[in-house]
Amino acid sequence: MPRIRHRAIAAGVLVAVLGMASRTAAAAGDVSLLVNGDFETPPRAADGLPSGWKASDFSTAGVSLVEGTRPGGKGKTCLKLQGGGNGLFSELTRLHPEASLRFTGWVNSDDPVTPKSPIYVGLAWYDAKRTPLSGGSVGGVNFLYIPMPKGTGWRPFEAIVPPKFTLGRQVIPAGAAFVEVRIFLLEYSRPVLFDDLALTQDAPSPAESSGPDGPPVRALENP
Ligand SMILES: [Ca+2]
Repeated sequence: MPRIRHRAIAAGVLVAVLGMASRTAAAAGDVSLLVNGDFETPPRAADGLPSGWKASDFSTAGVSLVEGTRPGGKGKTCLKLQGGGNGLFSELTRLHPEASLRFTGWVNSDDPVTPKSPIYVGLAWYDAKRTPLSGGSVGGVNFLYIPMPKGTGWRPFEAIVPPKFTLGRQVIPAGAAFVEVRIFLLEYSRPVLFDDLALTQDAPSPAESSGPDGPPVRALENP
């Protein structure tokens, strides 16, 4: 059983999340920091994995690129995971620790069992030396669980992780310089598709770096 399972499940953290994205993709002017989050780049010849992504301590036997895209998508390819214990991590992506990090994307599955989805999507944090950090002000593990919206078929998700001043909620940990997207399945045999994953950050503003109220948190869901 993967070590990360215990870490992931123990990460009972709160995260600002919108089940249905009001901004289903990076808005005009935003450029995703995540390499090949749309999975349109041909797979690497060496291992067949998507460019910009890497194997993890999960199996990649059930990882593939397949034809298709999310509704309204411009691409032709999306990521497919199938089988518990399969997963993929992104390469480390440099982030600005003083600005809220927005993680958006699309997921396609049948309705996962409740209350907790066996579809694990989350973020992990690393310092400037690419050493793993634990998960911010809440939780001691390096995995911020992003709940996937319930439902079937293609559906968007959006999570916003603020840099600070959100008492009792998950924030970008102090010292974070890189972030990694992690996607994996546990005890879930049916196919799950992902497309148009993006990490975006606005330029830090005075309100985000020093305001008493911090950045907006529009909804909360306890995973
Ligand atoms: Ca795509």
